[in-house]
Formats: sequence, structure tokens, C-alpha cells
Amino acid sequence: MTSSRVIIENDSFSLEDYGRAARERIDRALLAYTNLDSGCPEQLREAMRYSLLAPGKRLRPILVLLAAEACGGESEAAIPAAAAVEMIHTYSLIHDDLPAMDDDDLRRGRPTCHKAFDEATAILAGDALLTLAFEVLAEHMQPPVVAAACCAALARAAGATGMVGGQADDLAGQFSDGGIEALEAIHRRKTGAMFLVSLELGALSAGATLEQRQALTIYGRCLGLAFQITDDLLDVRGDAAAMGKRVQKDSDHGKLTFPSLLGIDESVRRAEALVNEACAALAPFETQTAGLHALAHYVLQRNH
Ligand code: GRG
Repeated sequence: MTSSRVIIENDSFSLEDYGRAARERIDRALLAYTNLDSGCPEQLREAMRYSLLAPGKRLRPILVLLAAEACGGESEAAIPAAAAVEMIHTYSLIHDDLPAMDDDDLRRGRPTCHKAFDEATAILAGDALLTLAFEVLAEHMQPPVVAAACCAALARAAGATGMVGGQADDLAGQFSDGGIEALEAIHRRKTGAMFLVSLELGALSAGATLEQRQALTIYGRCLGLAFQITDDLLDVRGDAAAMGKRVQKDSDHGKLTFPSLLGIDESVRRAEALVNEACAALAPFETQTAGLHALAHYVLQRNH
């Protein structure tokens, strides 16, 4: 978020400042957790760190920290969970960029992992990040019952009925002649599940109440969908330099997207309505939710 020119502030909260500080804490943890012993080949560690520490927005780990704080917890206790979701997210990007999937040359403003290294190394770097995420949760989340719950939730969100399942249906062109429900069914899993679980892990780390978890679930569902709509809009009208990746990809491949189904104006309206719904869901919280509000609005206004 540091490179964004969008600054969302109210009297007492600046997402720009919060994001900068959170990003530093998250990146320190990512560096420490990838300081693997000599059993890890040097090139593999380099490829893992190349992609993991590249300048992404760190939206999902920031959501973990914000959810923990909103539920009355200490964000420090949620740092291992924040690192774990970023590892899973990065693995998914590395694999998504491979020739067998999206075949991309540029990611986060840099050559993709398989271009900077080679395909086999990129596959293995993704595999290693996927497994390291669960090692980090199991070893560093406390108490053990919370660590186990975090592992189960993240596995479900990232796996065959979550992100991987959504990606498989998307690649298969499943529902490509379907309507808006079909499109949402793909993105609830492919993109939305990782947003939702980020909030869930933050809530678990803070010992959230059922009411808080339910509110975060509504917030996360709306936010995940709004994020995907803006992602589709950025593919149509975004700037490749700001995005750090190729744009106009979806239309080139004739993919089903929100703008292709609804048109640009209606897609924008839908994303705005979802962000308003996300923010309304935060009403039951008595604690500070300025960060979650600001992040939802950032998702609407982002340029990358
Ligand atoms: C390969 C198992 C597997 C899954 C891939 C995440 C994903 C599923 C594919 C990425 C393709 C894509 C562009 C999806 C749209 C939403 C998305 C995940 C965008 C990237 O997330 P950002 O914008 O990226 O948060 P940064 O780099 O900022 O972290």
C-alpha cells in the first residue's frame, strides 16, 4: 500500500501510516521465517524470498492484524497468521503466473518467479511457501488450540473447496456461459476465501466472540467480492506500470468478468454498494474499526 497515492484518513486514523508500519512488521516476520537452515538449497530460498518480499500491497496480512485489533486483541499475537496468509497468497501468484496457468512475465513490477529463475524452481518455491505457512502457524500461534484452528481454517480456505477449487473452475472455463451467480461462485472461492480467512485468523488470535466473527464474515464476503470487481475493472482501465503486471488480459482471453457482464458503470456501482455493506456489518463492534472501514474504501479507490 505504500506506493499508492490513495490516502484514506479520518481524524484519528491514517491507512497510509498504518499500512506502512504494518508492512514493515509483516516483512520482518517474512524475512525471519524464511531464514531456513542449511537443508534449504540457496536458490530455493532466494526464489521464495524474491516473490514473497516483492512489493505487494500486503492486503491480506493487514486484514489479519486489523481484525485482531477490532476484536480487542494484540496485533503482535497475530503476526504469524499474517505471515502465513501472505505465504499462501504468494504461492498462488507464483503458480498462477506459470505457463501452464496464466503464463505471465511480470508480477509486482518484477519478472515473474519462473522468468527470474526457472519453471521447476518456481513450482518448488510455491510448494515450499505453501507448506511453510502451516509450519509457521503450528509453531508460532498460541495457544496450541488456536494454532490448530488456524491451520484448519487456512487449509480449508486455500484448498480444493476454496482457492484451488475456484482456480480450477476458472481455468476450465467452468460456467463461462453462466451469469453473475456463476461468476460470483468462482470468485467466492478463488479470491474471496483468502480475504475471509485472513479476518478469521485475526479473530481467532484475539479470542473473538461469535457476534464479532459473524460481523467479520459479512464484511469479508462483501470486501472479497468488491476487491474482485475492482480487479476486473483495473484489468480494463488500469495502468500496467502502476499495476506492475499486464492489463487487458481478461478481455484478450474472452474471460467472463464483472465489466463484461454488467458494464463498467454498473460494476463500479456494485463495488461501491458492497463496500457500504461491508462497513455497515461492522456496526456491532464496540472497539476501533476505523482501519477496517478505511481498508474497504481503499479497495474501491486503489489504482493497483
Ligand atoms: C494457483 C492455486 C492457485 C491459485 C491462484 C490468486 C489466484 C488463484 C490467482 C491470481 C490471479 C488473479 C489476478 C486473481 C485476481 C485477484 C488477485 C488474487 C489479485 C492479486 O492480489 P493483490 O492485488 O496482489 O492483493 P499483491 O501483489 O498486491 O499482493
